[in-house]
Amino acid sequence: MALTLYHHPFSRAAGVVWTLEELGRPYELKFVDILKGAQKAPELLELNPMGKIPLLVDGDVVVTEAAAISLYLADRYASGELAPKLDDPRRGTYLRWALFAPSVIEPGSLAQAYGWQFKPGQAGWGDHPSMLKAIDLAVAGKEYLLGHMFSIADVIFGGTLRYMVRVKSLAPSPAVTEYLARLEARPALQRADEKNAAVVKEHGLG
Ligand SMILES: N[C@@H](CCC(=O)N[C@@H](CS)C(=O)NCC(=O)O)C(=O)O
Repeated sequence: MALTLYHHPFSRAAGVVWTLEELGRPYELKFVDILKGAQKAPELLELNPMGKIPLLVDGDVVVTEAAAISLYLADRYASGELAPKLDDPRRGTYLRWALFAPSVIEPGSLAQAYGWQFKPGQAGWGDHPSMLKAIDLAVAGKEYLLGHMFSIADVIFGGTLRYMVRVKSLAPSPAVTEYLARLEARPALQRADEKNAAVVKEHGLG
């Protein structure tokens, strides 16, 4: 059975397309016009009371939260290839940086870009200089987050960095620039960009 991703190219669902392309399994994109509020339709609210996308349907399984969708897909369909197996100690580093993206980089970059007032000791994303140091620690001197092994953590963490750099919410260090260049070279990322661009064109969003 094909995987179905509720999608809009100007959303976090665009990054999940990269995961699906890395996986190489058949999938279907269902366009949700978030600019017109289609994500709040009753049938979608039934699947995700948050009224947000991305949303993945895999048979009877419904997964929301972009990072969770990618982690689920890698564990279910590419364990040992795009995700370290459950008993592989690299799993610690894998999960560390995969979760760092939505819990620290996303809110931390937005906080910095929009000048949010908060106490770094209370906010889970902490202070900006520490976040930048942690990002450099993750990528400096390595091909990928797990060394020579590319994994879905790179899609989640690298995809978040790529987006934040693109919208100028994060200034990349030289190590981050080199890491992102390695990711740009991946054919699956290029295919995902093409798929997202095709949806932009099809729906006249450009
Ligand atoms: N925590 C969710 C955030 C999902 C989210 O905020 N999606 C946005 C698009 S990127 C959305 O659906 N916005 C429309 C709305 O909130 O009405 C995730 O990581 O996937």
